[in-house]
Amino acid sequence: MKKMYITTPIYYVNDEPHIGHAYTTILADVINRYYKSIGYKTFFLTGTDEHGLKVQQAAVKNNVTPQQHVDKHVIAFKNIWKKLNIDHDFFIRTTDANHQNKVKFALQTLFDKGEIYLDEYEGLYSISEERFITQKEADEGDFREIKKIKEKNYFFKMSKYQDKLIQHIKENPNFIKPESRKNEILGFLDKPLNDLCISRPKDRLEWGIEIPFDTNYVTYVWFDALLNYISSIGWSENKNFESWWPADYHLIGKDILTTHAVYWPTMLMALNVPLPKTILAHGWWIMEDQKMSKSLGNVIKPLDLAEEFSVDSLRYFLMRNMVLGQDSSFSRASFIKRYNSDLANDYGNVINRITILIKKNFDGLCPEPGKYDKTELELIKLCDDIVNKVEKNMVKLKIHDALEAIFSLIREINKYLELKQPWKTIKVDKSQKGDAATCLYVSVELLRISSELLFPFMPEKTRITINALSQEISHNLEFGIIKPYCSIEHPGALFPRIEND
Ligand code: ME8
Repeated sequence: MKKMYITTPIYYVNDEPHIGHAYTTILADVINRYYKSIGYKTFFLTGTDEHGLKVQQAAVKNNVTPQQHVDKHVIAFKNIWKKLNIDHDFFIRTTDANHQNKVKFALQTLFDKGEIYLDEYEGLYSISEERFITQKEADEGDFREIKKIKEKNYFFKMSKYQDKLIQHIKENPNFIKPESRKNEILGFLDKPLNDLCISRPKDRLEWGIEIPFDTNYVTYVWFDALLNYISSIGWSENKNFESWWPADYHLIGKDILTTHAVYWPTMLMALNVPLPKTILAHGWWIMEDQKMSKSLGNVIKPLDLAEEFSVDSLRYFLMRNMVLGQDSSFSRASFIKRYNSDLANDYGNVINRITILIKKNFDGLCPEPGKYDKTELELIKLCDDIVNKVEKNMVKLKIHDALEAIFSLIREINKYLELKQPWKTIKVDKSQKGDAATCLYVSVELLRISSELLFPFMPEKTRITINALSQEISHNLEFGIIKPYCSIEHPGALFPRIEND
């Protein structure tokens, strides 16, 4: 059986989850559900990044221990993923004992191999990003809370892997996606790569994983956090690891590309672990021309929208309105526009029309079709073509194109109903196998297939729709599955129009 291992970043536990976090996690969920639906064995990992100075400072401020602080904050992430129907297989916390042991094991292994050394370093340190930065990065203004720091620290010999990494990126066109991000990293690697400072003295930061060979230090948060991708699936101890690793997709936002496309692969090279297949960096959700982020105070809380307009409509909007790789701007108006045009007018309308007509005219039982005419045969063929198109787009992660293709099918059903006007022909001929019966059977089947295709995106509403047709989610995309005379119910208004907002 083919496998799919997909990961999201592990989010800083301190922050309140916002639309940006929800986007990456929903994207991973959609891809994971899609691959499951086509028969893959899948593993979907998400979690929280729980060490570092910001957690330590917040704990002090709130008069609790850092552990108490993270135990409280992790609940917000766990709850939100549950509410948004995120079907992850494991939730990793970097404070888990297993993870901490694996980080120590990695450090000790690298130290024993001579890949880590002690040195004195003076440089600019960004407290907000928790890493040393170059003067150029400081000048560019993307980093906050910058301090000059001079101290003894442990360094990982990252520079020695520079050529090997460049070669790997060039030989594996899918390693960093999209192309623009790959070029960005190759540009970064044009300049000499520094070694990576992987420790923090305890007198400056206590809340971290202790360095196994020097108890005066804790591990740098990024070195700790990146290892989650292998610590979660049994690295260094059991065979399970090989069944999942290498990861198929590390989904990330473009803000954390360097850590994933430079630090992480060089760490893996030094540990003799194969590299992930694809690091996919998506763009940002922007609010009024600025990245949505807690520090800018312009975040949209996903649950507010989900509670107001349904979880599925939020999932749909996020997947439909962002072209993977590009930035996308978020506004309440764009959400409502998309909702009304696609969900209320197209999908919701087709569900209502078909189920109400069958309820009224065929006693709520699926009509039996007669012979298909040219229009119907062409429509069934078109449905097949669209199913293939959706598959091609999903596999290439052209998510918004896949959705566009599914909605072209839904619009075809509406057009077909307009053409055949079963609400008129039914007045003349209500018989089984008659024109209206045939039209409604074809429409019901196309509605079922569209809903199956939409299932990874909107698992709740599509299940309700498919159940209303007396079916279970089957991932069967062939035409002609529903048996005539099964019960067809009207599922109620699943996507009521948003008026006068
Ligand atoms: O960086 N638009 O965690 P984090 C789109 N702990 N996506 C966004 C976004 C926005 N405006 N804002 C955040 C960290 N994201 C580290 C990761 S992984 C080993 C350690 C998403 O809480 C996007 O996926 O700052 C981004 O990369 C991630 O949240 C950053 O989450």
